[in-house]
Amino acid sequence: MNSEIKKLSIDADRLWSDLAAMAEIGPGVGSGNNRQSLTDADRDGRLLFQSWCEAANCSVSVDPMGNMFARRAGTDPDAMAVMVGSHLDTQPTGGRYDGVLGVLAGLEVVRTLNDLGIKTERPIEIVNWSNEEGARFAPPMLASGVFAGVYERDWAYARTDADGLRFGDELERIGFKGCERGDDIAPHAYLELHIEQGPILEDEGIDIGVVTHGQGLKWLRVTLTGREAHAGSTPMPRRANAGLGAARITELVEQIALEHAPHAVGTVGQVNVYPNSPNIVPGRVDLTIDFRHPQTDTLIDIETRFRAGVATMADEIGLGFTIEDVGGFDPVAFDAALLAQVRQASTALGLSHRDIVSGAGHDACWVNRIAPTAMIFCPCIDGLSHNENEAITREWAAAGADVLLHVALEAAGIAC
Ligand code: HGY
Ligand code: MN
Ligand code: MN
Repeated sequence: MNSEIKKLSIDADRLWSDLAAMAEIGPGVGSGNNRQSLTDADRDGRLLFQSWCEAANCSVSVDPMGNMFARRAGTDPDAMAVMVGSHLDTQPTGGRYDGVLGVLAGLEVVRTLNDLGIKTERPIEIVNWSNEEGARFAPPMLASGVFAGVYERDWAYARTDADGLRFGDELERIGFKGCERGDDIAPHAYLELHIEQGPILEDEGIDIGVVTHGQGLKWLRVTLTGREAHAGSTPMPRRANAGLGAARITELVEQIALEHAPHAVGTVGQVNVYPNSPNIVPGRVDLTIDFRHPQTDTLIDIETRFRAGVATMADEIGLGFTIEDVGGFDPVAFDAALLAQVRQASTALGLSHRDIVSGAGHDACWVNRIAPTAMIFCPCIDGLSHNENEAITREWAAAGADVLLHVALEAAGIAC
């Protein structure tokens, strides 16, 4: 890469103000966002993103899952694109950088190339993946999963939220149910900049995370059925208390994760108690279970241990139970050649970097199945994410976007 190109960098102020402008849409209760998948707020965020891309001379297309692709033409019309992207949907109490940084940094890469009049051989496509979070419609990374051939589209369309609304209907309602992108949709390469969502980079004072792997994830949904009964007149030995079962399961998840320390994590994130009345013994409880680990065999062992533990507990308390496999994926290894370019670009830009495994799941984990894929992390303050106080510095955002710019340029080839 010649010395002129080496000095290329994005416009940090423009990126930072874009992040602030996008955060205005779907504000949370605190300083974060509630721009959940396929809500009106998600629609408004998509429309703002689309207007910015069109102003940057990109042509925007939408596929049948609502994934958005903003294409900057290359000099070779037949070349497969280099994709740079992430997601604009947020958790219900999410931060303003999770996913959003990767999408808007992709836009900043395109704007910078426009400003400098640099043409690339391959097209560059900025991507906003629908429904990465999976908070409203499970599982997470649903639409990138359909794109990568992991899920059938009709199965994805049938996913429902807590109010029974279908993904396919909500996609149509917000006007983002698009059309096929043609046969060969796999990109030449896919790059995703994302906040680390953990404490390692900040603790070690490192600028860039070179994400070598994404850990494996397993989502289960457990339904416990007992018997509703009067809280006052039902003797303890005569109860089939689904609420007690939920407490035991929460303890079991914690215990299993700790048994597989230091890498395993286990979370009961959602507990819905029925009928949820102060003086009725709960007759039913639905719980979501989220297990993660970098090794597939350990993840299988964790799930086996959990299923056995639920059966034993249910027998002891006298509960019925079902365990639904909601989704997940095996640990992924990202593309070695692209990762080498991430390290090289970081070094050339004078940025410290270290290899790191992603604790969170990302759309890149699915796209990695159909194209060479790499992720770039920037630090986040206190490693906090999926929390309205999620925060990064302008410098971290700019450094990550500069690395994204250089790796994308290398992959797309400079035409002139
Ligand atoms: O759950 C995840 O890891 C991602 O943030 N959706
Ligand atoms: Mn994310
Ligand atoms: Mn997230």
